[in-house]
Amino acid sequence: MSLPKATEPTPPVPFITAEIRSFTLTSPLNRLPDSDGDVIFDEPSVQFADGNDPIFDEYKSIIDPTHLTPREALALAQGKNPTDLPAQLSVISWILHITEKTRRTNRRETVIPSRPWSYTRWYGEQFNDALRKHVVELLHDQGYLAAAPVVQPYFKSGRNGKGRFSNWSERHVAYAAGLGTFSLSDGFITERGIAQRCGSVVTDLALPASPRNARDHLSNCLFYVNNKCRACIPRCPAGAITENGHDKDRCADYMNSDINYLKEEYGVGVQGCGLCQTRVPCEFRNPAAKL
Ligand code: B12
Ligand code: SF4
Ligand code: SF4
Repeated sequence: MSLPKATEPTPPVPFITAEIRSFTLTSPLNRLPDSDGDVIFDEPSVQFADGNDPIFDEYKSIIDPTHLTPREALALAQGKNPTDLPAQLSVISWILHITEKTRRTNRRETVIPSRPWSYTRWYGEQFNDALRKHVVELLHDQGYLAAAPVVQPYFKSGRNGKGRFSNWSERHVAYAAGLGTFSLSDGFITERGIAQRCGSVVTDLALPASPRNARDHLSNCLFYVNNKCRACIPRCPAGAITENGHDKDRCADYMNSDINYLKEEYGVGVQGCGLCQTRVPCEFRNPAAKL
């Protein structure tokens, strides 16, 4: 499939979006083990952010000064100076929606994640990495610069005074691309819900920035919109969610110690948890959409 160059009149949006969708639906890596070939993720949502959007500079104070702008992320990957890159940069952001079949299995759980949910965490992220590499290769083949920051050697996660963070937050990128907002549980609620994984690629291919319609960074969560929902609080077996938000350390401790034995039982490298993302009003839709 050939992409038009950025200077040509037809915007290449449908090509890149179609390619991400088709790779997701056809890749053998997007298949749940121990199933009849069930997909791990449904058709993805794909949107774009302007690589020069000032929100990426704001993330240096919202997240951490080490959080990379798209320009810094692409320059580091190319071994170039940020000022030597082309003026126009874009960020492609996608949401991989977890299937209803898997969500149903996690809804039934109260202490541990279901096996399909853990497979989604482990094998699904392997697929997400394959998708990142596929998009980068596709763009390289067309002569564009491209990098997926989270698979670069410079990607790091760490801690600061506000808690855990990374130097490329996929959800903050998705927010910049207008794909959803954060929430009381900390998860990112899209129009198709919170039960998802996300990814992104920075490129010099010119893409039209998607509109960011959210009123603020929490406006898809009912707790912040009308104070009517707290459903994720009792869903968390670690007591990590309260009206004050999400305690990342409690959450990580629960996953890394209390239920860590599941790695062996399920045969995965990371088992996750995600009970707060199922059997809640934001599981598969934006509950604030009609308010
Ligand atoms: C470190 C990490 C963790 C840590 C800390 C999570 C955290 N909130 O930071 C721990 C171990 C606790 C964790 C747990 C889980 N994780 Co995790 N994790 C990550 C990782 C590697 C980095 C996250 C990061 O950079 N955070 C940055 C900090 C700053 O984010 P934050 O504190 O939430 O941001 C707040 C502020 O920025 C604030 N804010 C204040 N002012 C403003 C202003 C504006 C304009 C904006 C936009 C924001 C903002 O709003 C935010 C919400 O409160 C990402 C992968 C990636 N590279 O992005 C996956 C990721 C976040 N994890 C993911 C998942 C699925 C999970 C789990 C469900 C585990 C599982 N798979 O079963 C749980 C869910 C926990 C929860 N309740 O959300 C998904 C998110 C999916 C989603 N729906 O949100 C990600 C994106 C992985 C992926 N590739 O999809 N994770
Ligand atoms: S369950 Fe309710 S309060 Fe919790 S994140 Fe979802 S909408 Fe917000
Ligand atoms: S906050 Fe963490 S421990 Fe609690 S339900 Fe969500 S993923 Fe599990």
